[in-house]
Amino acid sequence: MDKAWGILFLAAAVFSIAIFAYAPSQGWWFPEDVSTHGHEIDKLFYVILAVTGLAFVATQAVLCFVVFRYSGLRRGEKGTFIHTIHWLEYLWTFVTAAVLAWIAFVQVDAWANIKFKTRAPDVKTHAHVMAGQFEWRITYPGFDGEFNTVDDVMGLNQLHIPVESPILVDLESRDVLHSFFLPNFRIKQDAVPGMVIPVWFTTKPGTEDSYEIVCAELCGWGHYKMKGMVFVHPKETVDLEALKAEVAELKEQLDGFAADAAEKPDKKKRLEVERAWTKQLGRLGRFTENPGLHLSFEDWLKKAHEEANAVALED
Ligand SMILES: [Cu+2]
Repeated sequence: MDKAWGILFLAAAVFSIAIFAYAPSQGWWFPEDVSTHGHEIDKLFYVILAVTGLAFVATQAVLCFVVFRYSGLRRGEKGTFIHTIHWLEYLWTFVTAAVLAWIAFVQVDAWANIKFKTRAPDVKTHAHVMAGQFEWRITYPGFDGEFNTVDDVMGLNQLHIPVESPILVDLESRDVLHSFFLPNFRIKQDAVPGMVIPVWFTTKPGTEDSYEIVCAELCGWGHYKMKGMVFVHPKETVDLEALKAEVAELKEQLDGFAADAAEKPDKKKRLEVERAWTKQLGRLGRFTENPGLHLSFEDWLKKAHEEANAVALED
């Protein structure tokens, strides 16, 4: 029984490490990074994870050893009282300070790229994002490029952006603190009442999908439901009919290969077609599930504008 605590501590440490090793295979890890700067943030995360991971393993090893070795001392054996070991205290203080200073130094550039106003892209503001309990109100300047004109397009919980273009968003809050969190873009910024905070990012080429917006600041009873979507629009309007025809053609080719397989198996070619087919089918699925995503941003804006005008005329 005396050794049980040592074993328990060891089991907890081994379990913690094992779950880290196991998590990525289950998808319990970062969501797909679709921003051009995200890899820098991820790299920093891994650097810090390596440092803290090593410290964790080392301290747990010492802890387990000490608990295991010195629990239940044999009869007559006595513990020695140690007042202090100066060199050891200096060592862990200075090593920790040096590591923290080094992290502070290496992270500067990644931080500056997404937070220093001097590094903001030289583009017009794409949209105003007004956070409030419990929604994201998003306003686009419309075709005149000016905010607060009749031409503005407003939406709720949907941020539409064009792919590959630098996006500059002005973030505000109309009540309490919120946090504008785009996990796939590695962006997180507090929305502070009374402040207009610029946020910028660029999506990687080939990204055409929708991604989550979440509030990362406990902002009230409805915090959990304060979510939205970023829709990344393709550069050109996607021709859905052509895409459907392409998928059908690939499927036909695949069936052909399957039929021929018995006579002259061409596995490599078949796999190639299968892969292309799956990819196109995925694209088709995304575009049909999200009506509007097959349009370019400009075409979507035009459509939103027309719809808003139609509603206004009805009234
Ligand atoms: Cu919130």
